[in-house]
Amino acid sequence: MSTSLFEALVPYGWSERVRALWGDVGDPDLLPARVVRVERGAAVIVRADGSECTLRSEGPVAVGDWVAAGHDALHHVLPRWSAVTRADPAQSGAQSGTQVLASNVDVVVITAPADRCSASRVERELAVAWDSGARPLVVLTKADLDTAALGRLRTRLTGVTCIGTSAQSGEGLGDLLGEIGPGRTGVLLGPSGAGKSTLVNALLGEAVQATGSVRAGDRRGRHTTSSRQLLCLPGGGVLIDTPGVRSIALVGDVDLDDVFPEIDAMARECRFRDCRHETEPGCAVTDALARGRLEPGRLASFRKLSRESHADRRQHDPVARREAQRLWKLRALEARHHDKRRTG
Ligand SMILES: Nc1nc2c(ncn2[C@@H]2O[C@H](COP(=O)(O)OP(=O)(O)OP(=O)(O)O)[C@@H](O)[C@H]2O)c(=O)[nH]1
Ligand SMILES: [Mg+2]
Ligand SMILES: [Zn+2]
Repeated sequence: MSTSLFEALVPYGWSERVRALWGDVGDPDLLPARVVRVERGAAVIVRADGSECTLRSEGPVAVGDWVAAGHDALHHVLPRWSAVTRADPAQSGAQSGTQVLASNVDVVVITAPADRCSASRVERELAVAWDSGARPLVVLTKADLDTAALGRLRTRLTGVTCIGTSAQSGEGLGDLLGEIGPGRTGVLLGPSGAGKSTLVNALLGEAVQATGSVRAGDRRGRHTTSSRQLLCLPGGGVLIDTPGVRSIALVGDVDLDDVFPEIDAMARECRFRDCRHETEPGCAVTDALARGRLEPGRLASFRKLSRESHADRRQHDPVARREAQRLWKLRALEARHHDKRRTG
């Protein structure tokens, strides 16, 4: 089937990549659709003819998923090329699970309001973003409220693009739109009150998403947005608005090298290869700290996230991990046999 048959899905991110994934479905009774919202176990999808409908789903689905839809059910979720995940706050301890916040995104837009910017929160969200398989972009919102905040953030963060935006003055909106070009999907992360929905409305040029004022005392938001929602941008890109969450707990063993590239580079000079940069002798990282070449807050953030990541690896029990590896090997073997039968 050609892409043109699914013209209505193009504004929702239908691309060569999705077409290729769809090619593997091969069931003439099913049509492609994208999940634009998830509400209490039901998925709101946009179908190949551009119409929206709500379908119950057997398995877990996330906003951004490409699915094969029948008349009244979702049949399968196409393989995800990226997934923004966090430890599921509804489950904890031994039952800990993973919640997919959004899937098939190309850019994770980490928002932080200029008047209440927490660099350590941004670093945590950067860890989640790099882990998702998508590329992160840091957006300092409400740049009109503090003109020096962007400079401070850029000094602290290494290896990631930071742009300043203001829905009020229009600053940076064009740059942001440019990052989410045709066929690309972005997802907004950040605390409640960061101005995510205001940003969406400014990019859309109309008030589609509800917005709410921040509290007078601490300028925190009031959790105005309540569900994750996928929207089509005028330039052909796609943006997912999300409710601000208090904190995002890391899932599993997250690689922090891309979040802290300068610490990763320094660590190569440490005496011990497995240096944890705590109290070890010959540590290049604590040495850089002592010489004022590394901000204490930056190292504190690195330590906190690496401890959390390692603790989570232990918690996600090794038995389950081994079982997953066994299944994977089995499947690889089966595939090889299958190929042999075909070629032999
Ligand atoms: N000065 C200024 N205020 C802004 C800007 N963008 C948003 N705001 C204000 O910030 C407040 C919160 O905006 P929202 O867009 O509702 O924030 P949100 O991130 O969507 O919050 P949740 O939906 O609760 O996660 C509103 O009062 C907005 O008017 C901006 O660029 N400049
Ligand atoms: Mg909102
Ligand atoms: Zn070290």
